[in-house]
Amino acid sequence: MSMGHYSEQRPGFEVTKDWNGGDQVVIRSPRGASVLVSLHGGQVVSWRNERGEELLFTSSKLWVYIQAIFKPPKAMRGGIPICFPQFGNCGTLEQHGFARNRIWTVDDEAPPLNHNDNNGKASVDLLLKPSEDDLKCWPHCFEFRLRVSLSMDGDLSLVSRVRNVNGKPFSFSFAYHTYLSVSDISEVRIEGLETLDYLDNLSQRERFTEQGDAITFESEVDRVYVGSPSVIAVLDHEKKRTFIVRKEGLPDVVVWNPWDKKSKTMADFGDEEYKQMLCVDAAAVERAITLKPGEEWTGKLELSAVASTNCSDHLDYPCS
Ligand code: TA6
Repeated sequence: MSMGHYSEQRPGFEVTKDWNGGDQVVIRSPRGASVLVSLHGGQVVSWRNERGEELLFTSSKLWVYIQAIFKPPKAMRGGIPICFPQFGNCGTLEQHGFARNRIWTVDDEAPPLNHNDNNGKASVDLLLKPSEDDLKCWPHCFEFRLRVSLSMDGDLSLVSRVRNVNGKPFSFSFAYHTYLSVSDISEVRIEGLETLDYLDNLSQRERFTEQGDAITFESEVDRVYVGSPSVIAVLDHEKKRTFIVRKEGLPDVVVWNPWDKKSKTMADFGDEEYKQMLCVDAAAVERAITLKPGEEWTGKLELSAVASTNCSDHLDYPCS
């Protein structure tokens, strides 16, 4: 697999092997935070704070995943799979599209983002282009560049740039399928989605309006909140930790917890693991993104994990 012209010790990241012998990139911040990105799917598989605490959920049933990887390649359950060019299974492609099941390359020649996008961040640029087989099932010439960065404060950011490489116009849906690690789902609430409309995947995507209170969890939830604000907060009461989710170019937020019954149907997910995870996906689902030839779309996600009391007074600041 071509790894471009970069040296393995480029500042800010190093390449190691994962449990499967696949390439993964480790990004470290000077204060000890770290991110692990697998070239399989361009998937962030770990995000640790400077105390080494894991902030993303990954299923303990890794052995099922390893077996699965020798069958039709499947994304590991957890971290942040990239859902592209389709979110969900209401299109012609595999569930959540093929990008998360392809091998990405490190892109040494990524055009630099504007300077303040990188202020002191350690980052790696990954690239995905369609294979011949991909073009058979999705006949559109694209280049997908993903920049994964870790700030001095340990904030994780993902910037996706999808470009229509002068083919015909095409449309796609997208999500950063983010599995947050939480202490106990019954102690978690989301602020910032109150009063929004949502499409309920448990009711054939019927449209409802969210009540005026923060969202809490007592059963399976699988919703696409549409037209959401650029900043939302996920408060983990037991851990006294708040995840701040900042996004640009991604109007929707997918919220998913499988709860007990659905958990038991997923071979690569522990029956009780629904208690320790919550998917909060910055996404573009309700309205597909359309690119004319030569056009480029950018979708930004920035995740921070901050100590919190009960208030979420972090909802004021957009992406840096
Ligand atoms: O809304 C999130 C969702 O589409 C759920 O319906 C559930 O299928 C989840 O994604 C997990 O998808 P995956 O393909 O990762 O098992």
